[in-house]
Amino acid sequence: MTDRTLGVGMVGYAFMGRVHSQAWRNVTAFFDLPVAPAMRVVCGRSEEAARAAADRLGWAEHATDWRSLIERDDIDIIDICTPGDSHAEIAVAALAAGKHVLCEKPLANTVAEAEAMVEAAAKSTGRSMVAFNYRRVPAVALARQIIADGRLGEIRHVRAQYLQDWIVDPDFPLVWRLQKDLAGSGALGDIGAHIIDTAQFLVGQDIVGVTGLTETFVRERPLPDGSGTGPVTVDDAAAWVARLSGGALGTFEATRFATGRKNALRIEVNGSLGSLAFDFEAMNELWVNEGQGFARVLVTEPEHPYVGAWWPPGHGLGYEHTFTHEIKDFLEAIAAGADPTPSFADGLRVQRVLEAVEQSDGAYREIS
Ligand code: SOE
Repeated sequence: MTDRTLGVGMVGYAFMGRVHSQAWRNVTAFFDLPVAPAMRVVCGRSEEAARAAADRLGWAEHATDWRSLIERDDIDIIDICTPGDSHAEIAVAALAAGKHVLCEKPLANTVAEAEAMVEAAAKSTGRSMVAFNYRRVPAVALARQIIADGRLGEIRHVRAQYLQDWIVDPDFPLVWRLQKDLAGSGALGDIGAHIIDTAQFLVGQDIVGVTGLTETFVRERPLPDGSGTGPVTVDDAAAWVARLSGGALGTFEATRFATGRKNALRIEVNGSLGSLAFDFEAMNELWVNEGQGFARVLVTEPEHPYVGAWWPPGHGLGYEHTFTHEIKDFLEAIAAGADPTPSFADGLRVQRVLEAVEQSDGAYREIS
């Protein structure tokens, strides 16, 4: 255990707020860390909902103005779990006050906002990290090691999909993720950001050029308050091809209309000596082919990344564990005076790819 405590203030208490809270609550129960988080305040616009979130999720206090968290001397870390339209304002203010910042993905809604966040991070004494949690799936971290060790040889293809289906029903309401001014983009920035970061992380190469398409299948949806309908102003799906800095070719697809697929982040990497394949819907497994056919690796051995902190072989981990791993790495980096990864600069890179895909629609060539 440690005698060093870092006070945490979290902004937002919906899906990401709930899973981050789970990670803040249990990280020191499973990992020996040089610092321990103190869950001081959860902040949200609704006083009643923020109070309920504090009680249910384990926060000592609740607040309705995120600026009050930044003014407190007993808060060292600001954890941003809000829709993308507020990431930049909160992060820039927190970093200017010397706070450490963990910001949910995508880093921002625009490249300009992401650039301002990177500039603020460079000037701040606070450390910063963007929460691309899929890097912290043990099977993904193991896959990266296999590739970095050269066991797949020269990487030729990265094939990444992120398939969901939660808005296939046209009567699903016009929530904030379907509104450009709040979310920045649709499937592209929400789940496409994940496969961009995860693919680059896996192969150690950056995407250096893209051409792609986006589509919105359902353009009008019922308003959440039942008062009528409103326009969907973001993409429902995106598909693009890419060149990577080490010469690999990338194919990417992010959609919320893959009927029957719930949270299928799938990546296959093909190299000159072999391949590997991962599907988050079977997140404890990694399929590896080193020339003798694909073999299933059950990634639950104590020597596998992060796994030793949890259960015996074969018991498996879940979605929430990746956030505990993320926060463990974040706290360890802060304690070591090091920059956590992925950095805001990594997040800006993803933002540039997102923007390039959106702008590349014009490069589409009709086939007569
Ligand atoms: C989209 O619905 C979503 O919640 C993403 O925003 C998360 O980043 C992803 O982990 C699960 O799906």
